[in-house]
Amino acid sequence: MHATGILYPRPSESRETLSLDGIWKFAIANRSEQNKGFEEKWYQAALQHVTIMTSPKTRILGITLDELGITEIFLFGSVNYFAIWINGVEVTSHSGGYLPFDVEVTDHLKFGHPNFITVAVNSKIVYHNDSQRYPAGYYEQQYNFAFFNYAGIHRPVIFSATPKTYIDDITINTTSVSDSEGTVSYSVELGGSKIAAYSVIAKVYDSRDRLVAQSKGLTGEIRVTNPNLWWPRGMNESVGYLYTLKVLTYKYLLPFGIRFIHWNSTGVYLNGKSVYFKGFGQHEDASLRGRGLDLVTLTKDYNLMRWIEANSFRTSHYPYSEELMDLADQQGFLVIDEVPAVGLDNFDDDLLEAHKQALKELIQRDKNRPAVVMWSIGNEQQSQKQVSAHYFERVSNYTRSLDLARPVTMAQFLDVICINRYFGWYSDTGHSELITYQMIKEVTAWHDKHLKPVLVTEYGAGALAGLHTDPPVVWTEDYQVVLMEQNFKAFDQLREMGFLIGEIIWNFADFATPQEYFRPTGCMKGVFTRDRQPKFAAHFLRRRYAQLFC
Ligand code: GCB
Repeated sequence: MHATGILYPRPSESRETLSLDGIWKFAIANRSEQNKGFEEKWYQAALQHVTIMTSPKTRILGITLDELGITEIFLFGSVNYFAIWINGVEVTSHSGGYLPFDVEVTDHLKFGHPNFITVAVNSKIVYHNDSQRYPAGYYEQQYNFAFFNYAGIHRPVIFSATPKTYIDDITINTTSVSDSEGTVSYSVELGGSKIAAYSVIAKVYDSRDRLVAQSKGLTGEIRVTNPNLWWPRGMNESVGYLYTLKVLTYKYLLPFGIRFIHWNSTGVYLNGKSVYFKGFGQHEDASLRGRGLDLVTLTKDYNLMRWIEANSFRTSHYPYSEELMDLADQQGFLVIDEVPAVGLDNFDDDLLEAHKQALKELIQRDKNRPAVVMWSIGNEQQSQKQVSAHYFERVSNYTRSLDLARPVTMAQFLDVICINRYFGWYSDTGHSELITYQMIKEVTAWHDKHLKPVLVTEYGAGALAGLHTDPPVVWTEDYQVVLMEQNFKAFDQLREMGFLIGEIIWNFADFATPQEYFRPTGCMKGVFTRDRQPKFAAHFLRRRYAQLFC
C-alpha cells in the first residue's frame, strides 16, 4: 500500500492513467493441486504461464510538473482474493474482495522491457475435507452466504502515473445547508516521498464549469451561496446535482454533492426532508459476466430502476464497483453501502480486526459520495448470541469513529434497524394470509424495543419466470405478486404509524447461488430475470413505487 488514500485514478494534467483491462492469460490449479501455482512459481515471468497480453507501458511520458520524478501506481478495483507479483516479485497482497487496493510500483517496473504482472486469485473460504467421502486431496467448499462465490479480477485494473508529490486523499463533507448557503468542509492529504510545500487551493465548480467558491490550504471550509442541493429521485425537481472540487496544484477533480443527513428515533432526513426508501437488494451478477464489471449491464440496470421508479438500493452483501457508485451519485439513487460481512457467528478478535479493516477500506473509498446515506455493517449476523453484543458495539463505534455524518445500520447499537423477513416464504410457506399481520407485529416490536426507525431491507418470494397457477402457489409469478401485495398492506399501515422508513424488496434480479436443492438454478426472487426481463412482479412493483411519495 503506497499511502492511506484510495482515490479513483481520474486522469488530469498531473495524473495519467492506463487501463490494464483486456484478456488476461489464465492458468488454473485444479481441486487437488491448489498450491501448484505457488510451488511451481507461476509468477516468475520465465514460466510464461500467467502473463498479460499487453505488457503495461513502462513509463508514461509527459509528466513534467515535478522534476523530482514520478510515482507509478497500480490500482485493482477488486480481486477475490489474493496476491500480486510484478516481474516475479511479490509486491502486495490484499485479503477480502470487493474493495480496491493499490500499490506503488515505480521501483518494480523495468523501463524499455516487457513487464509481467501475475495475479493469484482463489475462492477459498473454508474447506471441508472428509476422507471417508472424498478422494485424497479433494475438498468441498462451505460457506454460509447464499450467493455464488466467484473468484477473479472483477473490476478494472488501472495503472497511473503522478508527479512524485501527488494528492493521496480528499475528504469532503457537507456540514450545513440552507436555501441560501451550503457549507462543506474539506481536507487534502498529499502523498509521495517528497512532500512539496506548495500551497493547496480548493476550487468548487458548478455543473456548467463555473467557479462558485474557493479556499486555500490543506483543510478548510467552503461556502457555496444559493447551492443546488443534491437530491435523490422523487424528492425534488433537481436530481443528482454534482459540483466538482478541483484541488490544485497537484490536480485532482472530485465530483461531490451538497446535501446534509440527520436522523432521529423515527426517521432519516435529507436536507431536512424525511426519506422513504423504495428500492432493491441487489447483487453484482448477470448471465455470461458473472460478477465481472459490465458497463452494458450497469446501464440497463439503472434504466430499469428508473423505469420502475425506485429511489434506492442496498449493496447487498458487499461494496459494489466504483463505476456503479458513480452512476448512483449522478442519477440520484440513495445507497445503503454494505461491508462484506454475512452471517458472522464466531465473533473473535481476528474477525473483529478483519471486519474493522473492511469498514475502514469501504469508508475510505465511499466517504465522499452523496448517494451513500447509510453504512450497513453486515447482513444477518448471529446477533441473538450473547457474545455478539459486545462485538457489534465495537464495530458500530468504530464505524462512527470513521464517519459521524451518516447513520449506521444492522440491529442493536445502531441508528436505523434493518430487518429481513420472509413471511409466507421461509416461514408459514404459502400462507399469504398471515403476511400483513406478521410484518406489522414484527416491525412495531423492533421500533418499540429500541425506539429507532425501521427499514425492511428484505422481503420477497422466488418465482420462475413464466410459471403460473390458480390458486397461486410458491414458485409461481402469481404467488410472488400475492406476497408483495400482502406486504404492501403492512407497509401502508406501518407508514401511518410513523417509523417505517422504507421497503426494499429482495431482489432486483435473479442471481447465481451455490447449488442447492431448494434453489432452482439460483435465487429466483428477482423482480427481473437474470437476463433483466420483467416478471409480472416488475409491473406490479412499478405501480406501487410510482404512487409512493418520499
Ligand atoms: C436472506 C439473505 C439473502 C438471500 C435471501 C434468500 O435472508 O440475506 O442473501 O439471498 O435471504 O433468498 O434466501
